[in-house]
Amino acid sequence: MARLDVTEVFCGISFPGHLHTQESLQLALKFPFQDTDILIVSYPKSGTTWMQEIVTLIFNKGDPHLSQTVPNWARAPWLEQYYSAAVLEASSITPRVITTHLPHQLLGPALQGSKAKIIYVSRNPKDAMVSFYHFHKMANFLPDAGTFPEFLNRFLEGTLSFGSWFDHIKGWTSQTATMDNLLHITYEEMSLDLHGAIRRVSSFLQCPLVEDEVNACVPHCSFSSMKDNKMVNYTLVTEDIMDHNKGSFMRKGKTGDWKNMFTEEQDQYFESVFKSKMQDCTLEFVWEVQDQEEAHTKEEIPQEDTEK
Ligand code: PPS
Repeated sequence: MARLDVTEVFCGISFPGHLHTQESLQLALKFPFQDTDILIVSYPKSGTTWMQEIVTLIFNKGDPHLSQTVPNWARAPWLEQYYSAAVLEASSITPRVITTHLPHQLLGPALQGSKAKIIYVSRNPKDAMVSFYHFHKMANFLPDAGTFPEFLNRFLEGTLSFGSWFDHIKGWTSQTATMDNLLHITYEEMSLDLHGAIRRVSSFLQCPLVEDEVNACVPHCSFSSMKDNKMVNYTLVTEDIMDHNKGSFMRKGKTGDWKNMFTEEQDQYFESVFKSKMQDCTLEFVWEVQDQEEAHTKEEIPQEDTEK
């Protein structure tokens, strides 16, 4: 399966044809979820791989053996990618951990009535967009990134691969009020307090950890450790698919990197589009993370129970 130049348009959204087919996308929408499944959901570049690692470590009580011997796509396959059914069948890992970038508008019906636990990871869209832009340069299965201003426009229009960030976040987070099996956590929260984020996720997954086990998880899901872990840094992927001479998957791992790319004018434009597209969204975004060199972004850190 190479299809590096193929784009599949499915329900009006572009998907890279390298790993997605019309059939694999159709199958995802009809996926028979089990109540024991764990589904990691994100818009690309929002902390997906990080959450895959956190979940793996939680279920292994901080023991890194699995995360250092099995690639993330085999531990937590992407539902919509063509190989996922075979991987899930062959896997003996329980519970099943599944990943998806699909918007709620598409996957919602398959989850109706399911008790599968859903972890929605979001990130400051400016940082996700900058990360995606750099990723387009190394990932040969994605279309040409174009110039940064062109890419920014396509992000704001929602015409990049995987569709609109705005539709994605609104679609999934609007479910939090009615679905107690959905946890919304942010990249910024994980950056600010990784220990606390692990606790929150483990509690949601009903896989409580003692303090020593949380402490054991932390170093293995730090950026520096994951950057060197072949099972998550995508260096196992051949150069024709991801060209590591052109960049790293584990690029910077910071909040607020958008400030190195955006002009003031671009920021103002982004803010105006954000305001208009998010006017029907009641989420309080707190994206400034104080304890990093540059103040960044953080999102709603819920005050309420840590179970949800
Ligand atoms: S993908 O392609 O959608 O699966 O990408 P995704 O994993 O969602 O996002 C990749 C970005 O997440 C950063 N990352 C981390 N940051 C901090 N700490 C840890 N442990 C970590 N793991 C992954 C990764 O570096 C990408 O962000 P950028 O800004 O490009 O560095």
